[in-house]
Amino acid sequence: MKDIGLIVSILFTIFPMLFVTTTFTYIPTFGDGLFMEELSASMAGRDISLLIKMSPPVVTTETLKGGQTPLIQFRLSDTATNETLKHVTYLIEIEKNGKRLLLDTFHSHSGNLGIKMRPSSAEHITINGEQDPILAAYTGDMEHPVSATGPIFAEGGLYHFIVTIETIDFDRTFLPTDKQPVYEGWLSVGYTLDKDLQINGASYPIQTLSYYDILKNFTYDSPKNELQFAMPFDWNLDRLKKVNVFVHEEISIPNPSPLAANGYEGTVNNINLSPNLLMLDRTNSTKDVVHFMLTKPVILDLAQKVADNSKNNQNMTNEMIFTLSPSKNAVNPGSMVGPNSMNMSMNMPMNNGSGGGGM
Ligand SMILES: [Cu+2]
Repeated sequence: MKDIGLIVSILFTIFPMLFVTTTFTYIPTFGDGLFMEELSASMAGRDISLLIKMSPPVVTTETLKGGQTPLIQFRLSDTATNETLKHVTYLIEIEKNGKRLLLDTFHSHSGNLGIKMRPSSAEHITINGEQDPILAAYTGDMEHPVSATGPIFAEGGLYHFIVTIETIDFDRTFLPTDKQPVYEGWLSVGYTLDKDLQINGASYPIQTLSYYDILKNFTYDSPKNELQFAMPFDWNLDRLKKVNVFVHEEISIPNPSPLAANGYEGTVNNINLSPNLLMLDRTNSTKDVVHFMLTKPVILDLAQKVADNSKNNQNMTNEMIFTLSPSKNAVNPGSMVGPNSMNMSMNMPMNNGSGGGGM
């Protein structure tokens, strides 16, 4: 995948806004995340951060099918000094769509815990790692990670991590249960979907990658020369205000093809998107990769309009419905970048609205 570098640069441009901060230990932090989250909690006046980070950053249903085994890093640090805290015992719960996939205790003497995800068709998850008999915890670090084999990271979507810290600084000194910091974070595995479109008797392969949920109803509207696709999405404004939401859809359009153009325009639920919300990657001369990059303020704005538009109808839609079409006038960020140039500077709206990061 040639465009991994671009995605990485985009994600690194964006990730500061994904940092979530809670000032009180026992209020969980919510988010619809990406490949890393830095979460913060306070314990007895000490601010402590938890980093949850996935390597490599681009994990998709396709790369996983190819045998990829993502490594998840957990690192606890003193927020003020960035010093890694040692002898940390992590109680880690991972769930997807409300279903628990894993609940186990892990320990890292160095403080840096690594868990290698080995997705398989096995019915249950098997953890492999050295057991600490007293802590009843699997011990590991980044060099010698614990491994989790089974139905984990086996499909695309959002994985929810709930991490409780049981020991800090000393192996055998458990924090009182009501003083144990609890962190919640999210990592996402992208869904790939490939379609062959028939346009004027010729076949054009379209590759898509969705970092939020699975895409469906993928069609080509010939009179409009427009791609249409949809994704399950809960538009409830109250919910969206509470989460750290980010929707990233990636569509590869063969160039040349009737859809290829110097610029692109798109809509979400019939609402026009500003051209700067569609990033264009031209680093591959045989295809244009269009990225829908919808940050929280954009999604809140769309959700308000969707709510207003659906007032006349009984039912609020539970889908995000996209269109994408070539445009004569639209100037998208990145569109001036020619083949083989990997440097893009992007100005993303960093204001994350209420309760989010970018602070
Ligand atoms: Cu230890």
